[in-house]
Amino acid sequence: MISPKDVLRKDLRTVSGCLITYAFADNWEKVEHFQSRPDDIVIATYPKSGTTWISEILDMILNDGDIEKCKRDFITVKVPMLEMAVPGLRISGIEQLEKNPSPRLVKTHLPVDLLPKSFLENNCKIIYLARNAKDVAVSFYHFDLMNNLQPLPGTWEEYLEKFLAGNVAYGSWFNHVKSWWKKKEEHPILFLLYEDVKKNPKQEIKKMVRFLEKNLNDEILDKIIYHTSFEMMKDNPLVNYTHLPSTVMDHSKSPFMRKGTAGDWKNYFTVAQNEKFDAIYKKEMSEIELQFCTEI
Ligand code: PPS
Repeated sequence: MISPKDVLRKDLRTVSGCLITYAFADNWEKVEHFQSRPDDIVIATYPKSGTTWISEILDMILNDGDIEKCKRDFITVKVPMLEMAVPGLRISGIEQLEKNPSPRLVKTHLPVDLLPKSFLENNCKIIYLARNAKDVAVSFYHFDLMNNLQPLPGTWEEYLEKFLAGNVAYGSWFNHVKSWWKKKEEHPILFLLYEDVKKNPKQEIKKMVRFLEKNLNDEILDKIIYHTSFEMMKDNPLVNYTHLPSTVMDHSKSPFMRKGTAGDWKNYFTVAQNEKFDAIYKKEMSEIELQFCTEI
């Protein structure tokens, strides 16, 4: 029997050509053959792009802004992560999904080519949230410091090199964002940007409401914005990940709800790192028309 200790701080593993967290790899066959329901709503993101934020927003939308209903359980139960499986620790994302009533919210960080076919066959609604790569890199570095299921990140300098080379969980940010962006030409995908939600939450939440074919009045929208602000979520034990054992997430190293801003990368990137990043970014991203805002 594998214990949780056996999967801590292990190197990433490759499944179907993609690097993923060591602990999740044994579950891969189940993920690949996962059977969706037609009314499943997929929340797809590259890690650290604001997944938890829009997960809570979407749960509130589905529950017409009813805060009491949204307090029914932890975010990991309300919005299970499809590929999450930690041996001996607790139930997997798939087992939790099987228990959840429809319509289910399904979180995943999988690149588009690895999304279980069933979601596309059932024409499930997908919401993809992207965040500017520089803030993602900084957030991911801190996450790898505090999440013992991830390999240790090394120094910031070492980590940034790994990030740029795509040698981190879920691979290259560039490929992830580009391939999901292209996928929306053939599948119903609402493509959102973290920085837009930050700048104009009402406008972006309205897009989510329309996409989910809901109809919520202004008062409810304001309630959702208030309840899902960074300050509120940071102090909410149902969504701030403090419910996980400290063997898994050690918030003393860095809190999960860290800063929640656009532009924190400026506190970490040197001028040389920024120049190198920009050059790689330009080469990688010139083929698509997608503009990110890197500070607000
Ligand atoms: S994960 O582990 O990949 O699911 O993480 P994810 O939830 O995608 O991303 C975590 C980052 O999102 C920030 N966050 C928020 N920003 C603004 N508003 C709200 N409400 C919010 N909730 C979470 C969180 O702080 C992480 O970003 P950083 O930059 O590290 O603070």
